[in-house]
Amino acid sequence: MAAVCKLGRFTEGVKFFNKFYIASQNGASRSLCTIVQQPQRTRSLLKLGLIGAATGIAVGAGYAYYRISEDRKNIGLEGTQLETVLLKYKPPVAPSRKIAYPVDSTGLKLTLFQYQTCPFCCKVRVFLDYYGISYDIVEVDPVLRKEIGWSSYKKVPILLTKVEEGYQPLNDSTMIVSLLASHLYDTSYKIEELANYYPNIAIRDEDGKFKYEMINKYFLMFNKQLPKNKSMNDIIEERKWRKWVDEVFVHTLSPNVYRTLDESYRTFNWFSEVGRWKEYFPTWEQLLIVNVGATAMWLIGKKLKKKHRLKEDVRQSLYDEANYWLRAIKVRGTTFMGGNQPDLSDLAVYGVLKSIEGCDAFRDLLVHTKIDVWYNAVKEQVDTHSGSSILSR
Ligand SMILES: N[C@@H](CCC(=O)N[C@@H](CS)C(=O)NCC(=O)O)C(=O)O
Repeated sequence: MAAVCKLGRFTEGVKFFNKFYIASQNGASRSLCTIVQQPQRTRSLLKLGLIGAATGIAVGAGYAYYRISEDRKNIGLEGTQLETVLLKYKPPVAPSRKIAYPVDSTGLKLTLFQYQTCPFCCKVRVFLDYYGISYDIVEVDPVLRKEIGWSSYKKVPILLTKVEEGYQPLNDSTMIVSLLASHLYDTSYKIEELANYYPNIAIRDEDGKFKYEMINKYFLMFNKQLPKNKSMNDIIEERKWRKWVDEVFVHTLSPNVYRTLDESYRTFNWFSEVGRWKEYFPTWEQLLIVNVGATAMWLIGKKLKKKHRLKEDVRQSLYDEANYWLRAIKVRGTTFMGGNQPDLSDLAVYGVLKSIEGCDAFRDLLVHTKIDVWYNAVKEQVDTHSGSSILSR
């Protein structure tokens, strides 16, 4: 705000300078005109040019000032922790639908703010479905995002959990999964207590960009005792693959599903269908999301392809990464990366892939790789909530 006010004052100054300069120029040019008769059109062009240049300088200087003051502010924040927020009351947003599982014995009261086809949201839903945990869903409008207006964190998924003192929002899919898995492993750890074990620290990334990061989000809180059926090596491998999903695999998806403008429209029409946008949003809003979304994501997809160094034929990068994952499971000689049951890395890979199930890219992936055997095996485990039997043991 302060930077904008200063920019305002700066442009006022420029306006004053312009008036003064133009007035004096007018006088000067009048006397000059008697000699050379400067044409009116050239003078207007000159005036326009000067105004343009002055405005450019003003905006440039204002932006530079804004960047410098933001940088100064952020330097002071680096290494500090973002305070965890506990809401006293539930935000007044009605759930779009409720997912209720009779096998659920956890007693958790959860509301997931999501986009139905966001890979990170799918990852969280797959985790909840596998363990048969009931939850409410709030479908968020991806363009206007008014349903998460109550949150300072502006991404999805956000999982709102009912706790003793109110409502604890949990941000970031990986942190949500790690925190819930830690709670399910030892339910004496309360959700709000665990939230403090995942601090959000201000850092500057490799590109110099200031952001908040949960450095330990791949870690589960075992309280000094490892689960009986897991070795330390299993835990390290699970972490490694979950990280690969977030840092590599997921980045192959967008450039593939928004590869051409046509494909992007087909993708958004499928999103609209499974996200039930017709049901949840007025027609104008639904049309806005599809048209703005399809065009914007087609353009962004091209940038992401470059940023994540995908191959010219982006499908090939998707197949390569899927094969990399399948080869690692083959080396283990088991159905899943987690052995004869899916672990958190199986659920994460399956979750992000589920987000593109109705897209051309997914159909091509099934044809060009052998991922279907593993994919269908995880699907069966998730759809039958087979994780719930582990919880009740
Ligand atoms: N690291 C986050 C990433 C979440 C994320 O990037 N979500 C996207 C949707 S797929 C988002 O909300 N982007 C902001 C937007 O839509 O404006 C997570 O794992 O949850």
